[in-house]
Amino acid sequence: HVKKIVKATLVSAAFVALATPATAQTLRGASMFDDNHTFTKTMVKFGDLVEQYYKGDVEFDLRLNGEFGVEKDYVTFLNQGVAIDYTILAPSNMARFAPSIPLMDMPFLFRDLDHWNTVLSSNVMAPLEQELSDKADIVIVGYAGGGTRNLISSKKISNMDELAGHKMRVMGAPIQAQVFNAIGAAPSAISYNEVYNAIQTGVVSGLENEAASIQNLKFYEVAPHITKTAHTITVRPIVFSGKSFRKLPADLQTAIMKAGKEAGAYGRELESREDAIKLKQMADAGQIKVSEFANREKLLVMVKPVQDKFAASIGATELLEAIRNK
Ligand code: MAV
Repeated sequence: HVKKIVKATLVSAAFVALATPATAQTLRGASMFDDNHTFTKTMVKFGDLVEQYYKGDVEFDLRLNGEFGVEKDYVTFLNQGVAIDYTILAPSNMARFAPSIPLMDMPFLFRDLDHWNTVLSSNVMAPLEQELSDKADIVIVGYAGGGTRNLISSKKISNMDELAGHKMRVMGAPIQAQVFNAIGAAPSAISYNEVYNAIQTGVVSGLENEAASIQNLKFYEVAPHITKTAHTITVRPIVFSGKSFRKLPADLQTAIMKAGKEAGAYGRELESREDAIKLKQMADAGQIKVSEFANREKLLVMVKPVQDKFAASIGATELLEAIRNK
């Protein structure tokens, strides 16, 4: 008798599944931040634009506040085609899958915002996009970013002497550690969600980051000193899992590519414009103390051979020259 009931339940469940009209395609994204951060705003914009450009049904399920972990988790998910379909990633957090990609966010790559803008609106990064697609199965659909990264530390750093031996967290790409080594600091790769605690417990004395993220994650609570090394202007691709992307209808793929470009441009404008405003908000609120760095030009000289060596090691000497000459 019990068996019969189970069978009947299964049959009716199958019947319900068949009778239910096809539900909308759901695409899941992840952000490490709350809804005030530019990355989150950029991904919301991306979803809105896709909905606008695509005639069919599509829904976006964007998970915030690191619910799905941090970028080093996201990159694995995208590569495997599990858990999420899209996000925004620092190129240096994709190094494990595509060793050349961290060239995009190598410190001291861009002279200034104009240079950064010119490079990102050209297609000079195309070979790196190709490598990411081939090796990691991750598709770049647009470029966000535009924050300027500075040092943020528990004690004041304003010159080469104070920088010497400074223990700091860097992203997990070898080129990041090499650059900060070259300027005399003592870098170590620590997962982003462990950095706050690592500073609090004295494992490191700081990190390097941009205003939007410092403000959103309150790193200033443990590291209130900002040193304006302005070493990186961020390049933050909006990325899609190749495995998810290939399953989508062609017209949805087209809508995603168009929306990705536009959402990226929106994010770049927003983050680059808000960068100085956010630094000032934190300074005015007494959360940070800002110092200039006495020898910034010297840093450039120390870093150039490291950049050249990295580019040579990945066969990208010409590409690096092309970026520098833009
Ligand atoms: C900032 O939050 C962002 O640039 C993000 O993309 C990076 O992953 C993060 O810093 C980091 O330093 O890991």
